[in-house]
Amino acid sequence: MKDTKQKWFKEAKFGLFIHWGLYALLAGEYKGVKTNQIAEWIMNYLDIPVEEYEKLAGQFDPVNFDAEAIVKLAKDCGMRYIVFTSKHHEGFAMYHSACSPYNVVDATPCKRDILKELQLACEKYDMKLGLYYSQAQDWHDPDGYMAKKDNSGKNYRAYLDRKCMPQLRELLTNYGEIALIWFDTPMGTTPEESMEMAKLVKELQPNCIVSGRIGNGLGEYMTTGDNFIPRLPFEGDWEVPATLNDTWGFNKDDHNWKSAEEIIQLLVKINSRGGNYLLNIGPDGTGNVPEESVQILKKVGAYVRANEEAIFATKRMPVYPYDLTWGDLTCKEHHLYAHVFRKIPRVEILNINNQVKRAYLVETGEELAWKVGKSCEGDGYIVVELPKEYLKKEYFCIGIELEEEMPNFEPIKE
Ligand code: H79
Repeated sequence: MKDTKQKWFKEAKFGLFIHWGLYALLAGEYKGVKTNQIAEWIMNYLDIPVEEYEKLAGQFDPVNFDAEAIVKLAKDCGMRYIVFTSKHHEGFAMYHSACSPYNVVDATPCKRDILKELQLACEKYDMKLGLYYSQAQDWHDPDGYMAKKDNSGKNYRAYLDRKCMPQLRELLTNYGEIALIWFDTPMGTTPEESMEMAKLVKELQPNCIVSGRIGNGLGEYMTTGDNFIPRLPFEGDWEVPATLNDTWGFNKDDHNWKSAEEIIQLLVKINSRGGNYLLNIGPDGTGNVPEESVQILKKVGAYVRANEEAIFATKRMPVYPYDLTWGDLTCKEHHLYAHVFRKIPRVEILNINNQVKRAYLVETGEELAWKVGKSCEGDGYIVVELPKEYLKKEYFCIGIELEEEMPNFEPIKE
């Protein structure tokens, strides 16, 4: 079972992923050819030569990038942490790196240390900042791995010594407190090499969490596959990285946005099973966050903020065969929360044998009528009656206070 030993991560439940790099300038299209794949993979997918791709740096001048506005957006959405791509597979550092001139200060006309801007904004708004770092794939360094291509003849060790390790050291030394390092696609990284990276992180910042994709079974929490939600409650610390449309990096032609309702339902489903939801935005080449993303997040945020007690610091549900048609359940020690997404006159929950103290509407605190009983099969159940006007509401959350603790709970420890 994975354990980050970090209370903030266990309680966070909702975070913002930011994918931003040179690929944002291409926005899913290179020389008239569009990619129908995730847009940050365009260099790989369309076989853009390094000498061509690196010219993008000369055009990087994101006049619309506003770190504070993004951090505020996350905060208003009830998100508790941000993970920013300090270097994606393309190999371009979005911070001022002394070990590679291929970075956002030295190689661009804007000369802005984007990570520093984000760090300061996060500090101002008391937001945890984590960093995505593509440790194995580096399509710019001749010795970095490149998925789907021939990697024979590469000296991975030379790349690790020249770029990966020194850059990790910079990131963990020059940008304040880093909440976590989000590794990705370990490829040919050996167990010893993964260990070496994890050790470096912990040496420099003992509280910095090492994410699941460092490889070789290491890492302090489980990262699911991209956009993948485990079928059942899952023990330990884990997180689902997910997109709002079908790309991480900005793609001007991807309009397949999920609705706010879908996102809220996914958040609650993930929380119900014990995980954190790391939801992505991909700013465009000017630094602007797509308006659709902003609108969705604001609507999601309204629900999350109004129902904070039913989301933050909740725990995975005990593994009962829940198959709810109307929504999902989250819980804490003495509380069960029913997130209702269908228009129903009453909420019935089976398999709850705890003594109920009261039921209420989380948003307003309004008390609701309830009764408990036993089914023919002998399972306890509770029925909460909903006021008629709630048949008109798109979604809302009911709190049920219990005499006894929900089963199988460990207190969250520091
Ligand atoms: O950062 C995001 C992705 O870029 C990264 N992980 C998330 C968080 C990621 N790395 N690898 N993958 C995802 C797997 C990607 C495989 C594919 Fe493809 C890339 C499938 C489609 C595009 C390579 C290019 C295989 C087919 C085309």
